[in-house]
Amino acid sequence: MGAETVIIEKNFINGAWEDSGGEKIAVIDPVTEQPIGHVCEASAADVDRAVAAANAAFPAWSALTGAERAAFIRRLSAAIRAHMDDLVALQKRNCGKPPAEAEADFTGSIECLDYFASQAEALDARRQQDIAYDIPGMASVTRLEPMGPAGFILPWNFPMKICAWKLGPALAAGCTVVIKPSEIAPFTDTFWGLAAEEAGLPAGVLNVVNGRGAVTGAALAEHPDLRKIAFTGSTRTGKAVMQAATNGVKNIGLELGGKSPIVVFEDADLDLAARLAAEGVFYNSGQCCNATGRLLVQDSIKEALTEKLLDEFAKVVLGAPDTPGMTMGPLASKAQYDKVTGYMEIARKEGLKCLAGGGPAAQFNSGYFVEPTLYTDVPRESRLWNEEIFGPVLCLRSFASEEEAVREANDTEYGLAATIVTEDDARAARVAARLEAGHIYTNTSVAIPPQTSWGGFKQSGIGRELGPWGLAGFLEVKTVTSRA
Ligand code: TXE
Repeated sequence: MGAETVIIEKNFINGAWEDSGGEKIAVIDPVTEQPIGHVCEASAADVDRAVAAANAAFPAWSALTGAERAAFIRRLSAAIRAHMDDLVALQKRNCGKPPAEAEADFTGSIECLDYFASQAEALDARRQQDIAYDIPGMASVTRLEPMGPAGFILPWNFPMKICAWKLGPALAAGCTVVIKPSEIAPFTDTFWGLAAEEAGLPAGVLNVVNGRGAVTGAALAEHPDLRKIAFTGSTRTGKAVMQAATNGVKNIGLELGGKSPIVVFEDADLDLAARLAAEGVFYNSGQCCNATGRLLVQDSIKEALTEKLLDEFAKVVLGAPDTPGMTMGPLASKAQYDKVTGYMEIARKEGLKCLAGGGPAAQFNSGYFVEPTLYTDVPRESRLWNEEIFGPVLCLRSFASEEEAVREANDTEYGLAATIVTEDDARAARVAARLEAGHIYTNTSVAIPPQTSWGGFKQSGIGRELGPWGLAGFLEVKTVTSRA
């Protein structure tokens, strides 16, 4: 998988690679803007066969013990390990990620699968439990049962890891799955089919269909024979998926956009604050749902922090993934480049004060590179303050008091994550309790370990991935009440 063209014209359905007669979708290298290969689009009929395979495989797969399923999940993570070098090379080419970030997509997937293998084993002991209550003559037990076949609609920013967040708990719970990778970064998620073969997964437990959202994604979202749709992507598409899922009644998990604040108080360690703020918008070129795109800084330290921030901005080395010393790659697609440079244009029209960057990176002949960008004193009503940009663009506002900081941080339609930087533990705890977001970080990077929870308040989504909550997202609860 070095520099050769990658052509995938098959879907993985019922344990076999089936020819797809669908339209070819070119996959583009964001550095050269040239195709690196293509996938073929699965039709509604292909999706139908994949869903039928997932349904047929469900009774036997769900009847295995958790420990038996855990062994398969561990073999999936072994398959990733065995192909790591090729997968990382492919991810660098397809997404323009720096080497360490490309690798993290796979090490994160392995870590997640291994965690959910352990959860599958633990489920054997938890599967049936007495309910303690005090009604004379009656007794109840709960049973945890797998929800049924599930469909995954995936994004391109962390293609493997975000699939692993869904696949680990689904397989652990006893669900079978149909995966639809993003058409922008489909190759490594199609690898799940190869991994399933190497792991010896029973036919139909894991299926992969490629294609665009409006065709293949929509067919999956509206399929009446799925019990759950798990989606990660934009809030706009999440709403469309939710609407389509009402063709039949399905469970739904939505991990959507964000506009996460990083709040820096005057007692903060400013070097740490500058590093966290920069890292929070530069990781994966800012294409992270938890990107800390809104920096709120206390008035008294605004100038000092801005200076340190500009030092961090100056350290960024834009380049192709294999350029020595590069720290940030291009945006992943033309659409994303147009979106981010469109916001830079809006910033000009709004008259925002730009302290760094503010446009495409002019030093490249090709590629979706944009400059790391800092706007300061951004008005509350600016579109850049309110909307998800999904690029290396940081907007700064200052505040006078803790009360104002909390109010500003919460003044958004999103609620995915938030970061607090302060040396005062009591303040950190107080503010964390008041912020409306699914994951609050204090004095640390916005990492997402599989043992924690992931998901948002408000327009950032429905449900939680990861941890015991992620597993619960693929389980039904059945209570059996009997005469004692
Ligand atoms: O996302 P879409 P796009 C945000 C980010 C980004 C914006 C647009 O702000 O700039 O979304 O990115 C499938 N029925 N995030 O256009 O459309 C599609 O094929 C069913 C946040 O890439 O949400 C892909 O597999 N499926 C984010 C998936 O939805 C449909 C990650 C995501 O695409 C569909 C990515 C339809 N009608 C983008 N339309 C995060 N939360 O991390 C599209 N799809």
